[in-house]
Amino acid sequence: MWPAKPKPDPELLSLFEESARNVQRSALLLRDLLTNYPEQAGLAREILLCEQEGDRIAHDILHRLAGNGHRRAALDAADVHALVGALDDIVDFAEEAADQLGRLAPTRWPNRCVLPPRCHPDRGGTMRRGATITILALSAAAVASTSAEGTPSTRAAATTLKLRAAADGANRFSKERLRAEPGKVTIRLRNPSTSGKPHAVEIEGHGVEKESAVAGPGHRVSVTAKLRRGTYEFYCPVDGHKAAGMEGKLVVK
Ligand SMILES: [Cu+2]
Repeated sequence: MWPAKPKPDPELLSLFEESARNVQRSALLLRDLLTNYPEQAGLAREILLCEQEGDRIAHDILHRLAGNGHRRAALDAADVHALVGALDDIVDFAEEAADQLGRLAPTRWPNRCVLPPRCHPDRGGTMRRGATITILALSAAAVASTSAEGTPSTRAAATTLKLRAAADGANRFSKERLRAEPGKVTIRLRNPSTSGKPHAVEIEGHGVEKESAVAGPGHRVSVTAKLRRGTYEFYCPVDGHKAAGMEGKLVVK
């Protein structure tokens, strides 16, 4: 007789629901921002809060997943990581679009944003349906991974960590400490448009030395390295930035 299939962790599923609501909220805010630009330019701030909330939820999901390592998982860890990354990307890109909009305005942006008629909310709510379809597609992906057999993943763990350079132009990262599992580790750095200077990110330690390309204001770059257990250093390799405090520790365990 086959052993009973383990049930998905209800806490984990409710965190995914929270994440989906956050994705939907950021998509609707972006729609409103674009429809009512520049009158409602302040919505960009709310989208930024969604992005931070998304980070918090992603962290909680991965923490929950790691904490349940001793139990036979109903969800494949690699699938959970992929889904968390995909949900996170949607909110990230919404935030980046809002940030870029602020960067282009007011000199290069028309007084009023003109959306194609089929996208305009007054014409049948295509955008709302689009956001709903996105959520449905993501939920379907979650259900698909739920129904997968609970066999341990043979795929190596891959962790994506997010960093942001200071928006006020200071030589500072948003985090001074990062944690990851051994395996492929990617650090994604976003340089806000308001930083006014280039930044990059480098990982160093235990024979590893890898750096990203340089990101100008309003751009993002990433660096990936295969890391084993240990403590590494991450810093901005742009001249003088590390010395000014743009550095931190990356603990792999
Ligand atoms: Cu820098």
